[in-house]
Amino acid sequence: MSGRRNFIKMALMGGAAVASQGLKARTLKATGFKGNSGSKPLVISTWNHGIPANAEAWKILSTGGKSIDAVEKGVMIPEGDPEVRSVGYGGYPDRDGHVTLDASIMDYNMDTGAVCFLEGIKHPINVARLVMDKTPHVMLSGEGALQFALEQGFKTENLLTEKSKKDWEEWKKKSDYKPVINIENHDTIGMLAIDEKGRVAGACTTSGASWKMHGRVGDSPIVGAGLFVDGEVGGATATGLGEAVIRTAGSAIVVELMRNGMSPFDACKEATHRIYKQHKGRPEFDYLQVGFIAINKHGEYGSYSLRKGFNYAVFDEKGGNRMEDAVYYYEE
Ligand code: SD4
Repeated sequence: MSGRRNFIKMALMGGAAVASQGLKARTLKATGFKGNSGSKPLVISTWNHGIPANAEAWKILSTGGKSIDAVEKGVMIPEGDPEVRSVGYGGYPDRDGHVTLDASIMDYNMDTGAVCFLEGIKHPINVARLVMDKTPHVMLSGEGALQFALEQGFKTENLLTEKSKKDWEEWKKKSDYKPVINIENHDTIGMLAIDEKGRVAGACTTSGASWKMHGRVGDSPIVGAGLFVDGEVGGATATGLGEAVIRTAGSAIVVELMRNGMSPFDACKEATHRIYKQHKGRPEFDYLQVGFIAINKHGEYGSYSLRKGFNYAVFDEKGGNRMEDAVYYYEE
């Protein structure tokens, strides 16, 4: 077990900078599993809802199917689950009470599709897939995305469940936009898979930050931010505060670091450290959480997060479908 735990000192954190945000400087503890090596097929995905999502993806991967189909089918599970409050049906609305959805999908060969600010469609990932397969574009937004979905035969439905509506009405009493870490800005599902043939693909889908401004788009549908795949290297996906991931081109950076020789774990760690350096002292640092997961083309995976509490699901033949805690950087 000790090999799974990694304690690091944080040399970067100046006491003054931290004190100015009301946080105590301290030695940082980083615990969690650092990932493993080399199994195909393999699927990993963010948070606890990654378990049923992985199980669905595994049906395709374990029968010789393509990773792009596995990730699309996999993430549909949390999209359709009303208990998952930050993805698809049942997701928290924006501050005006609209559930607006972002999703992206990317294959090993640079094929990619995304939708953002989409309302009324339960499975935005299916629309993203069709943007990829059937249009000359990469991303459709808002009304245009909806129009395309309707043309493709999708039906609109009310995605705001009674539960989420109640929570929104409660939130409106104070209308304070300060997402609760690991609760109000998590639950995006990001999934990465490598199939038997070694093709890497990824998908990412979310209702975004709870109580966001109407029209806000996060990192999840933005290729290079919330998701990036390059079949020559591997793939990465992010969860957490999308603004921070967009600013830092998070997933593209993780893939680029792997291209330059880093393991998935080290690449996720380096990208997270950069986000820390670039955000300490900013007002949103107090509620900043970011987590990355990554796999490379050899079937090695890894993960890292800024703060405690991020976990992810891994499914391979040897270990089955299980949760692992991410190693994290910063502790108050
Ligand atoms: C966003 N990154 O829209 C998403 C939210 C998220 O886990 O990941 N939640 O900012």
